[in-house]
Amino acid sequence: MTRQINGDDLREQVAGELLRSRARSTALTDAVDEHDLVRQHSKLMSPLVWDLAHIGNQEELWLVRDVGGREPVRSDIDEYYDAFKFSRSVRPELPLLNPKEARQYVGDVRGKVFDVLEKVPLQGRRLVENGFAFGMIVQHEQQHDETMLATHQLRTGEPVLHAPLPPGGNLVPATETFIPGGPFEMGTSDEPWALDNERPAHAVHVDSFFIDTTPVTNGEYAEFILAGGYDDRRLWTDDGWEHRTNAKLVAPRFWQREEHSFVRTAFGVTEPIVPDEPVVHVCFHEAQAYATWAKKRLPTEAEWEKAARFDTAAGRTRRYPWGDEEPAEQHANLNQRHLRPAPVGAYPAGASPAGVHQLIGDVWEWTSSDFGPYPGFEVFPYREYSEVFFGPDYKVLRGGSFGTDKSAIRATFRNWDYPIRRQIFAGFRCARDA
Ligand code: AVJ
Ligand code: FE
Repeated sequence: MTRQINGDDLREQVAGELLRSRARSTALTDAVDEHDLVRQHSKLMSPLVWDLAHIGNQEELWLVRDVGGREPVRSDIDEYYDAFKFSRSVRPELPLLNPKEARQYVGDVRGKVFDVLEKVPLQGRRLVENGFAFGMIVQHEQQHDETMLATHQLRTGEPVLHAPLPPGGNLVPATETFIPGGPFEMGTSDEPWALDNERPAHAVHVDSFFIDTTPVTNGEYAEFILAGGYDDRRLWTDDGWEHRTNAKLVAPRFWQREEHSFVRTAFGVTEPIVPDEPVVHVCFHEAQAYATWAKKRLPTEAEWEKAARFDTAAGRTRRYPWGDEEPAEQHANLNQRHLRPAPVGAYPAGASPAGVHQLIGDVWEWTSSDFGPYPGFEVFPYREYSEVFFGPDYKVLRGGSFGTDKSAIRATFRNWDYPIRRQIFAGFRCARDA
């Protein structure tokens, strides 16, 4: 999304983004049969048909009823699609719309939304300035599409999703890079579709540090396993060790050990791990233990953002590592264009001024930071997007994965999850004090 666009251009851009997100939701739900749409593939996930109708329900609440001031499309189903009322594990038992009804519902809502988009003034109310409410709903759909992609990864059976291989890797000259200490501008006040937790822009001092130029790879992670990393108590925090023990962690989720090598299953295909691909499906505790083994640590969220955005020579914070232009194919592995992370060095055009590669796309990166408000944070437009999650229970992840859409990622974008979660497309990179 470019900044400050107005009138018809904005409406056209919004319409294009709505169509793009819907094409993805449709592809993810048309890929499986009725049974696979209503089934629960994991206790951690909703049935796919819940995500679909929830996408429509959020769109109805914000764009049809609030922005459009129109009558409800369906006022009888709100509670079943309220993510705070029923947890994921109980959703299959609810009187949910069946696949046919859910498809009809999201289509009916969308029809009204296009009418609202044509008629509603996109000014005079903060909710609609720069098309924000529409942008929020586009991002919401894309976020649930990434969640549905994670459900696909948990589904067992024949492969149903297909995509070309990502570009090949290239040599990245240095393994780590120095980021000089000093202040930089973190967060944003002028990115039109940035969500409340990314705001406002504020100066943050970061001490000098080193950060890895690439995410940790499967090959490196396998060395950690083979060196006994999972059995070395000293590498783990108390919480991490307790979790590793209770959950019997021995390797990333979806890996299987075969003597001294590993295979992994992704979207129904089992194959040997690719050594120079970023590791994915590790939890925060595993990332933290690896970093300690490597005599490093995880970056803080501020360090990650400074490495991603700060142009030391120009003394300025960028929108993306490569500059201000929105993500294109040469910059980053996004948009579910590929069904796996790309090998390290695959995106030289996406490197940051400091020479840090693949910050955007490939794998979400665990940081050491808890999810909290920036100084001057204001809820906008609803508490349940961010505020209710602030606190020590959640760790921040940055950068997006191969399954993240470009509309739902920025160098300021903040994701969060419990430190034990592994079904998300999460990996990490290491940092260390200078
Ligand atoms: C920002 C990815 C943590 O999926 O829980 C979806 C996004 N918020 N519906 C999530 C979200 C409401 C959220 N994450
Ligand atoms: Fe949601």
